[in-house]
Amino acid sequence: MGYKVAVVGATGMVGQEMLKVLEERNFPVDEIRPLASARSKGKKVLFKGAEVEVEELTADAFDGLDFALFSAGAGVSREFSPIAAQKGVVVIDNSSAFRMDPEVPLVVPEVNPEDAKKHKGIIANPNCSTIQMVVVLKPLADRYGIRRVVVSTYQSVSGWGKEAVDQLWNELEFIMDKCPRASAEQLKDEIRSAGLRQVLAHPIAFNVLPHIDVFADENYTKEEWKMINETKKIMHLPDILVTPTCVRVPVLKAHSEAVNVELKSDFGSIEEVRRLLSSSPGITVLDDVEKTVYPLALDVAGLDDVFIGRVRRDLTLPYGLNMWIVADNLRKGAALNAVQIAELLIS
Ligand code: 3JN
Repeated sequence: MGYKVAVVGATGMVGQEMLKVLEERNFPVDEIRPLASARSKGKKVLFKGAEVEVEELTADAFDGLDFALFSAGAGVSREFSPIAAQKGVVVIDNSSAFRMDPEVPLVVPEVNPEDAKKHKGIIANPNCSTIQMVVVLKPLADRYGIRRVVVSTYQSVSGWGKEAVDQLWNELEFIMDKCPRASAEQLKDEIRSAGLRQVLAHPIAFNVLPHIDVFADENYTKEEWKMINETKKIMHLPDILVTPTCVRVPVLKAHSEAVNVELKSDFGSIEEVRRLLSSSPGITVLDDVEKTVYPLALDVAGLDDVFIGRVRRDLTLPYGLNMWIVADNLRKGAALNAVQIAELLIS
């Protein structure tokens, strides 16, 4: 006995990962229904070794389903999630469309699994940068209390989808072909005058962009506002202070974060904090600086856990911690978290 499951946005990077995670984790699937825009209709996706034809996303496409995992952008979610929910399908939505809706639970299974059961047809999957941070903040908040978090992210291009991954590769291929080993000053002019397709605001090869999503209130980006607001909602801590700077780096997969946490009470030792974190669900501690061991995007890509290292006391605060948090943004940051939510509902 299994479930009928749709993946909306099945040809996108997160949609593909959702199919893979459902398969790998042996989620009880009776029928898989890959849905996408008319443009992708008839394309094939792979599920459990078989080719499955992509169907066009229409209202009727949700008939008879149990679950629909959405990752096709907030606009598609706003239009089709309520239709699916109306038909009795449980929607797990990876976009920002409903995350801050008080009627919609926003769930990270390691943090607030109890919220999932309160759904009225739609459950929201948080932003990738928020997910990997709250998995680590949760045990610290429970044990010591948290007053304030200062976070800088180092986000991979896959967070923005295939087109941003293509932008990075196109720039790198252009450089290797036309101006290998060029100086930074040369690159600046060469890349900008090459006329390559650019979906990010600036060239990303050999560059670092303090700009993710669009700019909003107080000159913070939407990505930064998502981290602030979603953290409060998931952790049920409306007063937790979060101040982020979100940055795009020329990395393919996995987001890294430098996180400074001001606790409300002291911890005994850094060893105690490492023990607490390594015994918490979904976390692997990789922290042995003598051996140059700390989590790296290249090592974490393709893995499920949230990895932390560089755990150390903030010497400028009475009770402060610094740490480095890395997770695969397409897995724990998106597809895996969504499938884990579905698993909570059937358990
Ligand atoms: O760029 C990243 O690393 C994460 C981007 C996430 C994103 C991109 C476009 C639209 C989102 C998101 O998940 O919050 C959205 C959105 O749904 O608003």
